[in-house]
Amino acid sequence: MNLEQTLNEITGKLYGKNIGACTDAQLYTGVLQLTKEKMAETPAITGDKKVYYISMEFLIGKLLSNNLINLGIYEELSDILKKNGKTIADIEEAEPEPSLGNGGLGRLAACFLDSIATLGLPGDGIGLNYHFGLFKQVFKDHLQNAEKNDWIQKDSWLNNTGTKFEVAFGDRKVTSVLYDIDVVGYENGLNKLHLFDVETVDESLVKKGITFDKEAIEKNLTLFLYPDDSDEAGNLLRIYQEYFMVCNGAQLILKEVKEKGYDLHTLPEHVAIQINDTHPTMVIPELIRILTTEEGFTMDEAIDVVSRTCAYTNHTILAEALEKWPLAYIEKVVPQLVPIIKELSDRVAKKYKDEKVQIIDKDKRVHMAHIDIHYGYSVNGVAAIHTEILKESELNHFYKIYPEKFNNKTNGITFRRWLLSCNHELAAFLTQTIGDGYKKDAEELQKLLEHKDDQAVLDAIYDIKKTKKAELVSYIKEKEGVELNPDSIFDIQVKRLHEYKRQQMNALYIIHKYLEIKGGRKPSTPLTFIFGAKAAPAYVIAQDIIHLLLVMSDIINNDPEVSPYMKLVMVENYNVSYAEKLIPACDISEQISLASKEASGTGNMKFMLNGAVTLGTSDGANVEIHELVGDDNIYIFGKDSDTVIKHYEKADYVSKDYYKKSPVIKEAVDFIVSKEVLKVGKKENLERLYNELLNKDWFMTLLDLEDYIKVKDQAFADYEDQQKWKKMMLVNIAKAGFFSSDRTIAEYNRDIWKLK
Ligand code: 26Q
Repeated sequence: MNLEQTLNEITGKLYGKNIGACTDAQLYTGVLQLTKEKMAETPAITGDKKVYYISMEFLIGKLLSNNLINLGIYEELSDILKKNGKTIADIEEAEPEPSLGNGGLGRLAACFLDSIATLGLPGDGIGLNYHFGLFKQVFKDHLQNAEKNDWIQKDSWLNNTGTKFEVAFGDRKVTSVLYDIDVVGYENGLNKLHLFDVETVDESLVKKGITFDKEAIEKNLTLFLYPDDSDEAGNLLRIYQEYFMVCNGAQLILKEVKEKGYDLHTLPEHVAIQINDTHPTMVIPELIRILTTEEGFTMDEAIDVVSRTCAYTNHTILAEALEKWPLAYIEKVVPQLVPIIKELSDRVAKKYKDEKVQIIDKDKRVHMAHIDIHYGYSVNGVAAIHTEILKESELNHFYKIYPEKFNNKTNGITFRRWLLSCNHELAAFLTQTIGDGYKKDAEELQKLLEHKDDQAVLDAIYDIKKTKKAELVSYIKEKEGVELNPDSIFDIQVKRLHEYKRQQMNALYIIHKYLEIKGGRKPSTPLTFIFGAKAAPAYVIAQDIIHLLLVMSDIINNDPEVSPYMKLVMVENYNVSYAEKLIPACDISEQISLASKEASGTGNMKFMLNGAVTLGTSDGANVEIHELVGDDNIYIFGKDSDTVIKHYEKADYVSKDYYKKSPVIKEAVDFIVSKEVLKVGKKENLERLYNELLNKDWFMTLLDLEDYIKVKDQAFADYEDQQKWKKMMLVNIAKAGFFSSDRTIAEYNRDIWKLK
């Protein structure tokens, strides 16, 4: 039977209809079933050593297109649907997006699963099945509201495996259920994403918005993913979630090893566990606990085996984001781990006197990262500059003890999703121009450089950008009700809202531009500023920044004097699916974090790959993008990380000094609390933000604002020179190959996992 007959049979059985007669939603369900059947026929990837990527977040996004591409049936199915008057794009709209991650860290985990399978390496993900995931963002009265994201439908990618484990907490026992999602490699075999859930979880616990009864752990444990919230992190439920994940994960890993007939004493020869930030750190004491209490290991043996199995990735240097749990919390949630953690801490204390490297500190708080570093065999940062900062400052005390453990693994992105799937036009054009070798070996994108002076190629790249901009314009019209000008410059900042990422600096630029236009200075090409960002509900200043952006968009877009020259839109509920529409349409990619604060960033790579030019600071992977494309193909501004770190050390940054010195800065900052803005927005929010910028400004917005304005204006001016711009686009695409997550994963395997 061919694919079309199979699909007709499926829709016939499900709905008594053939393909053409189905609604988009019905057809989605039919194609889902078809795809799952194809995946079931795909052989599992096997080998005598396997990696487990354990993470609280897997931001996988919609899976249909990606799975079809990786199975090699996207084109065929696309033709079949077209023949029946349908399109994949339409039926894809019916697929709900699982929101099992906050942002970069979760999305990285998803890209890694794709690359692990694509490279044919045996490797599974271990995480949690959050019923409502990260909250859904809804704007009302220029403010963010949080609602539940009800993403799990009757038919989905989740497969109930029937596997169950017992998990004991200090005050109760729960039974888990394991759901698997198949991960198919690009023209390769099958791995799994294992998502644990609680048997007794009760969705009806959720009342208004995202509020629910916090007491009934057995009913609420997997309802929500915690928002990335550095201030509010000290919550017991988060520890319940973390232990639930690692207890299940440890049982699953040991079960699989035993089933393969391996002696647990040889664990490091058959298993590598990659710990995604400190969130799964308890897997270390948990494995030691199981091996010593149930498998007859001595403490020395268990510590030795586990330490040679576990490796840790650090994703942040923000001190407030490093997990430090009060020992009393752990005592309440998982008392059985306390003796193990104390033992691990005592061994460190005996050997090293330095207070900075202790596991349990004077205040009886457990430093999770310290467990990972002492009792893991590898510590890696996620971009070159980030790893250097870890070695030279943040984790310097550990680097001195264990220099051999430290290594860098610059992040990457899967080109299947971030090029082949989200930008068919560009992918097809690249194939036509340089062949399709780049799909398997991303470095082949450099072949494009040979066409640097080929007018037809330059024009084609520019035209594809225009097509993607036009598509975005109609999507935004439909979703946000805002009319954008497809011939304007698209300047986009999409990422979680955080002061260190400095959306507020971009907002100040926009105010500055608005005032310029009001004063009669009009840009030669109209400007479109697009934001997308969720803010942790408890992060007050982040809410205020969203408020400012929404108020400013109201003012700008409704001002007939200004709106022909500039528009501002903040899209609602920015997520992976929205990113897939925004990124291909971008001209200027905003990567403006305070230098030293963004560990890597991965959006920067996605934009570059799709022909956007970066406007950024010397931070995270921007530094490596800069090295690859050279000074002429990127806009770098702002103080470097050494300067910033010195300001923190000396505590000598005073934002008011910058405000007083510069009339341009003063004018923009003052506008936040001007009559005009207060007429539309809320006094409390706007004044709080104004005061924060003037009196605190912990992430040094005003330090870089003037340089930002200057360099951004230069970028807009350069856009006028179409020829120059087209060449910059080409060089960015051609040099993006380094940022394929296939390269990243090959390095993890070469240096850390060592799978065959
Ligand atoms: C911790 C404790 C309690 C509740 C929540 C959390 C929490 C959750 C999520 C802390 C941090 C996160 C997410 C961090 C994150 O996304 N980091 C990003 O990781 C990317 C992949 O390496 C990098 O590219 C980004 O630079 C980094 O910010």
